[in-house]
Amino acid sequence: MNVDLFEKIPNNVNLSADKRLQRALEQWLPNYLSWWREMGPEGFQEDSIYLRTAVSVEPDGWAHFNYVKMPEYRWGIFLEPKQEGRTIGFGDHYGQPAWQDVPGEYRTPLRRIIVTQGDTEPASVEQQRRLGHSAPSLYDLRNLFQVNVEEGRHLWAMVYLLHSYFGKDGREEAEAMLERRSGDSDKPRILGAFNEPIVNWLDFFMFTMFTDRDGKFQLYSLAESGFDPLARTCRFMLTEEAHHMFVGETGVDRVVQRAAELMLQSGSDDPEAVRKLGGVPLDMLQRHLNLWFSVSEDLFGSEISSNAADFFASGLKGRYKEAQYEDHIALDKHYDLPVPGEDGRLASTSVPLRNAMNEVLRDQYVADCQRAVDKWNRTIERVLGERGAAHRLRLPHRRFHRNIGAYSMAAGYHFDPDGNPITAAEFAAQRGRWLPGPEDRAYLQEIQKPVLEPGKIAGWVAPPARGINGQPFEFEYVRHGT
Ligand code: BYC
Ligand code: FE
Ligand code: FE
Repeated sequence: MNVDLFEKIPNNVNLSADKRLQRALEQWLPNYLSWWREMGPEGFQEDSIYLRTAVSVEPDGWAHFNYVKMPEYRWGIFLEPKQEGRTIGFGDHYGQPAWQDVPGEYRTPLRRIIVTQGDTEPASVEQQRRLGHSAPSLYDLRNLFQVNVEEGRHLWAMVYLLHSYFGKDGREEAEAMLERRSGDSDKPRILGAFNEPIVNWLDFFMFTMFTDRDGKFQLYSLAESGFDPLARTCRFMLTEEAHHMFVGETGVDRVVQRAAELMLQSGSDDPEAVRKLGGVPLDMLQRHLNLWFSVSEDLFGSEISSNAADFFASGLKGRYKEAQYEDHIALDKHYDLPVPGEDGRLASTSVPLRNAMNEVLRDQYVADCQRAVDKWNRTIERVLGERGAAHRLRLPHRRFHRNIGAYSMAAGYHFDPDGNPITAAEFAAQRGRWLPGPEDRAYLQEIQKPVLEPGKIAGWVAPPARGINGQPFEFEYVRHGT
């Protein structure tokens, strides 16, 4: 697996051997760069950022750290090495050799999966483009940009697949990736959460915690794909994804820690006391958690989905770590799902397992999110002792505030954070208590003034336990104007 780092497009796919493909990608490159300049991080494009760049696909030592101006980042195409003799691990083609080319009968759904995955990557960059102006520290600013450039690389990963395996319509899809815009009413991004505004750093930490974590589970499912180039691409993307989720999980943890410290300092349990000291009160944090967890759950699709059944049957998309299961065919099992009936009451329905694959994946996601919430609660208890027990954070029920699937508000269903059915009027009456509102946004904007001096940090978030790549927190992670 040689990595060609000095090519115009760094890669380990021997791009220079395929002149047509190389030319097509080199034509897409300037369009990508114009998109990056227009929609990428605003106001920091000429700064030198301490970034890691992929230089190999080996598990240890793929990353190289250096000061880079973002538009000069070495976005490249990296696939995990091919495993000789790999076979399809699930579905109707179980045990057959993995496909090195697109199987004709699955071309359309496969392209659709790749386009949906690819679309999320630039969308997240667009959503986050103004956050640099309110960064709490250079450490956080650098992490934001690291996430942004890697999401840009993930777009490259999907565009490579579209260009090399889908001909003319693949190239058209690659162009369209640069034309849709997050939140745009005419040309929105494909999936709901990627059109939600990310206006402050609490949103950002929640997004990288909950929405990038959907990415983790989707990429793991696609890493099982019978279409081998997609599987190999996603496996390498997962190594980058780990850092994104670290940024989110520890980011929320640091905001929680600071809130608890301010509660200790004030001696009061009133959220108002934390506000007086410039922190993020835990009830406000809970509202953001409720929002981003629920919109991210929607990303798993409907609980009962014939798309999911078809993706599994045809070997395009497997389950999270498919090897953990004994039965890879999943034809004669069922999944019991409580579904609201006409009267709004929940009744258990037996769903053929293949049609419940979105829910199977969501189960694993919810468990992973719960693990992080437990960790944040331990932080509260560490700072506040027994007093912390009254201030625990929690995941809302998966039926709460849904826009896709069996519990969708669009279909007229509403649930409280415990998952109990309620009326639309009851939901509307509690909305401000359960979800962030204009007042929360105004307050966060007020406290989130940029802190861009090395070693300094804003008052609403605790410093990280350690710096990046063995550097101290005081390190100059971003050199402004150089
Ligand atoms: N918003 O059976 P259904 C990441 C549509 S994140 C809007 O429910 P299905 C990242 C659906 O398209 C990972 N529309 O869903 C994170 C369908 O439309 P049609 C991204 C939605 O197909 C942070 C209809 O509703 N990767 O990498 O089983 C930063 C009914 O379909 C939504 C992937 O998503 C929604 N939330 O599952 C950067 C993997 N949900 O057919 C990056 C690829 C559903 O009526 N995607 N719809 O027009 C998939 O596997 C599937 O498309 C989904 C949906 C799991 C998303
Ligand atoms: Fe990504
Ligand atoms: Fe990510």
